[in-house]
Amino acid sequence: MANDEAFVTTVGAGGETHQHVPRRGSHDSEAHLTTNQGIRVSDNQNSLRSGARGPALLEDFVLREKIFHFDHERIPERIVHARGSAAHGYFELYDSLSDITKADLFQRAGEKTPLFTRFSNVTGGAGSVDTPRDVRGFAVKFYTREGNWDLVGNNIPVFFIQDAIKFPDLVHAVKMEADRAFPQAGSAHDTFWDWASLMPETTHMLMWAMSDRALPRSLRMMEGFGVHTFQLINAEGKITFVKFHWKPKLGMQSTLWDEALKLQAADNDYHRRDLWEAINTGAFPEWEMGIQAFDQAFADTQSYDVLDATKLIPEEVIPIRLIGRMVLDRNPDNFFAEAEQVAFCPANIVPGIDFSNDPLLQGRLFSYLDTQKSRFGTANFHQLPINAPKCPVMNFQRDGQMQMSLPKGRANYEPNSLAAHGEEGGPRECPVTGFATVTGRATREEQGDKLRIRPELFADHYSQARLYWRSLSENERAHVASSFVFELSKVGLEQVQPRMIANLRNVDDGLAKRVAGGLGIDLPAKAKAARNPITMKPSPALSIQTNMKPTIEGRAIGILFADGSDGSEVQKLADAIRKAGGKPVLIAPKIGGAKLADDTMLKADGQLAGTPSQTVDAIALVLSAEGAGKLLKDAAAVQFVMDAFGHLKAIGASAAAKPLLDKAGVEPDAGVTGLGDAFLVAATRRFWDREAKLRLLA
Ligand code: HDE
Repeated sequence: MANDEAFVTTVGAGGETHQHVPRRGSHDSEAHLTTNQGIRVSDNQNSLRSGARGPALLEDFVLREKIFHFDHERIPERIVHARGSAAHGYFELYDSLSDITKADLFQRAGEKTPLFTRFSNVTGGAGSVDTPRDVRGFAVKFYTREGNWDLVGNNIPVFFIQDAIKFPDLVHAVKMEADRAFPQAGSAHDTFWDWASLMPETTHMLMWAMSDRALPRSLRMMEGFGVHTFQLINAEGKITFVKFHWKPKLGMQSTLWDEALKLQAADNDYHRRDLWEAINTGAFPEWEMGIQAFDQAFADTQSYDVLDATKLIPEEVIPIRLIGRMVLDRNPDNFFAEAEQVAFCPANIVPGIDFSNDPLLQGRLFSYLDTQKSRFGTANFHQLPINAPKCPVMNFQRDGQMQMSLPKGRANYEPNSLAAHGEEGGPRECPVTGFATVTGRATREEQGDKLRIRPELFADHYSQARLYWRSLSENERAHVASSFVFELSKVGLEQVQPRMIANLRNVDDGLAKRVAGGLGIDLPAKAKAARNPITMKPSPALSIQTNMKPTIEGRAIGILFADGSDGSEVQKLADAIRKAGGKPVLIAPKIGGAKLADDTMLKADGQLAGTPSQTVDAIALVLSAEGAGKLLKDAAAVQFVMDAFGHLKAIGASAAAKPLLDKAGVEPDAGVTGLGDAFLVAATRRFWDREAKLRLLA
């Protein structure tokens, strides 16, 4: 392999740098640069010219091949979910699920199945930022012994629409507007709210999208959901309906809106970097997989239809059974070859798992295979290493662009009798182990005349939106109301705001009033509901704040120090944070560090002006009187503290740092502590009740 020291550096006639393999010695190492045809390259700095100042020559195949390949480096980005980050890992089963499914990956307790997981933003392009308000994709490809199973879900358990036929409208409305190509990566604009306000079935999902769920602090700290109802089938053919869940080991955590906005300036790759760094340092992100299993009798007694993807089943009604864990323990070796080329498809399913008749899922089964042809330009994308199953693939499909496999013999059809003639005859179907679609249609109205019609219960657009609203903490409700105000304030079409608020009146009058009040418009009449909503029992499991895990594990804590700081205090704190599974981030006015009280130098991980406090979960100010005094004149330092306070984070401070706290407007509360144990306890959480003192929320 290439090794810098093995190269000789020379300067060419025009002053250009050449790093080349030494002229003398054996020339049989792999350090030699080649073209794609394996021809060794003598000069990678200069194209072939007619005279030193003359035109480039067409015969320069080295130049032409290099530029040709570069010109075609991109493939079309995903229509939705274009921006994503991914990692390899495994799924480990806790207990055999053979009672409810014959799927091979769910048979043997303790067995590990390799997988590849991609998280994504929905609306923005591949080069957009990580932290806008958005739904996050949560797609997992399990390489099982019986073929690939793709569970292609989101971080929200419900969806905007009930029928796949509306998906192109949803995506057109939410992505940048067709004439002006903005806004990038955001739903706060005319066309989205115009469309959404005319589609009451979106209301439940809108409540989630306007909540803190759409502002995850880290991809490692969000839940995942399969969304649709699926079916599990056991060896006897018994059907169990199931919803899939992913529960993060680190608990859920979100950012505040103001923080998310500032993160877009501080670090466009905040989530990508966070995931990559966690895996790189061995802090492997982990989720438990859970299922909600139920039967037709249960489904028949519910006030909603389990085939409707805008509805969830509260955990309090059907508890989640944890069945295994996913650990992500390896970053991709190459982003393009793996994260970009991975092709998920909800239709990739293994024996023992089957679809339901959810009309949204049914449409997805068609869409994903289709879209890959556009992205890869060939039907052979399944042969790419990241997509290839890790079990044998044997069939009679042949040829096509970019065919990589090399089937031998002439058996490209069956039935055939080639084997009887001493030739390779190829594989055959298997009625015992082959995938067999569930034949029984379990319930009423799942068969019958051909109709373009929605089931009756799909008409309840508001009950679960109300359930969600009523399940949130007071502070979370204020965030939801304020998000509606923010998004609708960006809408210039005059009918849209009142129409949206008229819909919200069916969810909760208080919410509608807060949004109207926040916008400064009159409360419109209630929209006529297609089916009158009912009030369901709140589901505390839906709240992030009520369920947050107080922990330092997986969190980053900024320690600000400067000239004259007490080094032992910095070390003590950093050690304690590390011991608790957190990441101490040493921040100083200069990246080279600062001269401590004992005259030693301590290097920083981040420069203060480039490491604002939104990049960490709590801050400690280890400052001397002299250091704090100097920082009073540095806007970055004042903002550092002001933002940490405004983002409801714990602030630990040495006594000498008090003037800086005062200048940043920090008022005493439970989250403002000294530097000792009290800070380590405070740093495990945020201080929601502080917000009412700081921000006028709707
Ligand atoms: Fe997707 N979706 N989707 N979607 N979706 C795509 O497939 C589509 C839906 C989801 O990391 C596309 O390869 C239709 C629900 C994720 O590569 C496309 C409908 C849920 C990802 C597509 C839906 C999702 C996609 C774009 C309505 C959550 C990213 C590129 C019927 C349960 C996967 C691609 C990755 C990607 C179509 C609705 C999740 C165009 C037609 C509901 C996580 O095929």
